Amino acid sequence: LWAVGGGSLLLLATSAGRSFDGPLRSTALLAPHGGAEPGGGPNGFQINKTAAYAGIDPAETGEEAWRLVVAGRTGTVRLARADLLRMRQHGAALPIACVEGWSTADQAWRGVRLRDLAALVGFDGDPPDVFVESLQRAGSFRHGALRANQVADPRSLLALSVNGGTLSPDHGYPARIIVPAAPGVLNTKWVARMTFGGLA
Ligand SMILES: Nc1nc2c(c(=O)[nH]1)N[C@H]1C(S)=C(S)[C@@H](COP(=O)(O)O)O[C@H]1N2
Ligand SMILES: [Mo]
Repeated sequence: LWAVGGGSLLLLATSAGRSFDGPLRSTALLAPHGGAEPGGGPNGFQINKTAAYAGIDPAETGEEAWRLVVAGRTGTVRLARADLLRMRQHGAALPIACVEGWSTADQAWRGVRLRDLAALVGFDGDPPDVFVESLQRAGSFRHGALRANQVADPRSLLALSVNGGTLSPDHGYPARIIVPAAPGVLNTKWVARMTFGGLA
């Protein structure tokens, strides 16, 4: 009973921050961060959960520490961020549309096509579905599954930069998913592992 009471008090306290624009606004943990105005936040648009909130340690996202693990039909490859930047880069203008009730205008994303990553692990023609896992250890948004048609879409990227700058920590540095016509929750941030064909 005590735990339940504490939970609703916390909910009250966190949602109360939504209606204020002053310093109190930072207590609205569940509301979009980065400011009330549409252009607020790093890279020019709002944040849902910050890197700190998600428990992302900057030590595990550095050039030396971070590797993207890509698994598929022909095995597993490990790629540094520099390796990803050496692959062919593509752009896509796509919004973040969160089911919590906000969305951004189109943002200019740049990175590697999901279908090109599938090709690295043995799926050259028709890419399969993919299971994406984040560095984040807890919380239901730490992983997501994308269907084959979402992987095949040329606008579906593992983004490395946005709006002309390197992805900020709060928007998912070193790399995050961005796909068209999908709820924001599928745009996994701080990606650590991608398993192609694992859901078949
Ligand atoms: N690892 C991880 N990825 C995540 C989330 C999260 O909490 N953890 N939140 C998701 C949700 S609900 C949304 S709406 C978008 C928000 O992206 P943004 O913070 O860059 O605006 O990221 C998605 N990716
Ligand atoms: Mo969201």
